[in-house]
Amino acid sequence: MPSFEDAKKEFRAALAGAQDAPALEAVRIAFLGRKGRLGALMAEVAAQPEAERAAAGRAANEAKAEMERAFAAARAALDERESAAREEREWIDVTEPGQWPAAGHLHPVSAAIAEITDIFSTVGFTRVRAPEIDWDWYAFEALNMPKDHPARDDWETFFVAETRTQSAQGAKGKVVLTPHTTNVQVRALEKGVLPLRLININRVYRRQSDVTHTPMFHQFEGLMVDKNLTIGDLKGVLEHFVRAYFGPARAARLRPHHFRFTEPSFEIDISCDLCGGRGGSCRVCKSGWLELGGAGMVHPNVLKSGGVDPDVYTGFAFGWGVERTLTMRQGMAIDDIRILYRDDLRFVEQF
Ligand code: FA5
Repeated sequence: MPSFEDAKKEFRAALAGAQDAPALEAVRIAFLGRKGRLGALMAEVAAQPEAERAAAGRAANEAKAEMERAFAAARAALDERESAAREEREWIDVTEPGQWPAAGHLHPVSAAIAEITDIFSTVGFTRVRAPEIDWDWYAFEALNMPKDHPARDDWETFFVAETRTQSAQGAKGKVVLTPHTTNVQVRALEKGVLPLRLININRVYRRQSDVTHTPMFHQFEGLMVDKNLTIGDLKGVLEHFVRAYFGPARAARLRPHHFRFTEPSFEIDISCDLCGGRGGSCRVCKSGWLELGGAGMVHPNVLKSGGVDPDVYTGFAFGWGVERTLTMRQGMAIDDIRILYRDDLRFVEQF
């Protein structure tokens, strides 16, 4: 009688030792395969004496059925273990927030322009844009600075190599990269709609570069023209801006000055945030004050250039540097204005 009991015992032991699918398959082939152990025992059944053959056949079938069940159970247990291990390995938390694509933000100068626009809009100033490249007439001549007037020397102007010296409307001189946003004044007045209250924010250009100057910078130019406007109105608007932008801790002052296109004229200073107004060895201000811009009552000759009767209307105007205004904000501690345009992400990403 073939020893099915031994074969079953060995088979169970081999199954218990098979830890992965290839090992299990090797056990199957060795015992249940075509040339396996069970097959060899089956062959022995046929060789049994007639009287024992039927019993041996039954024992063989039972052994085969039992071994197949044991194998199926071992395979199921292995599948279970492997899928549990895979789940553990490949588990993801679908409730975790995803990865956001890197999002940029406005450059600090653009953000300052938006904020300045907002602050003036609360007192009725509408943003407009005068040309950034303009005729000499709007940048100088109509602003009471005739050709060859020495006041022009204050603006280190870039002229454009433009062969036409005539504008469509007549003789308006050479073409310049505007050195200030004051070109908006006569352009706005000649539209002939009064009263007006506007702010022109634009790029301007000068041949200058040091810790407080860049060759390209931005200015915002406010202009209000109406009947009976006074210096008090100008001061009120400027104080509104200084308080809204710099907060109550900073001091501002109006200092008498001279511009050809305003009379009287002022410069507006703000106490330096870098040195706390002490001045002395401060790299940026030296005096404790930093010049933010100019202002004044619109000169009668400018009103006339724009076709407005100075006996009926008065106006005030102011022109400030956006970068200077931004860098002088509390806590900025910028000791070289040129960093704004150096494209250094380590700087820009701090905002
Ligand atoms: C003017 O440009 C006058 N148009 C301002 C004005 C307008 C006066 C209306 C009266 C009425 P000024 O040259 O001072 O003025 O320049 C104004 C401001 O621009 C300066 O106070 C400063 O804040 C800024 N600024 C001038 N040059 C530079 C520069 N190279 N880089 C950065 N900011 C500058």
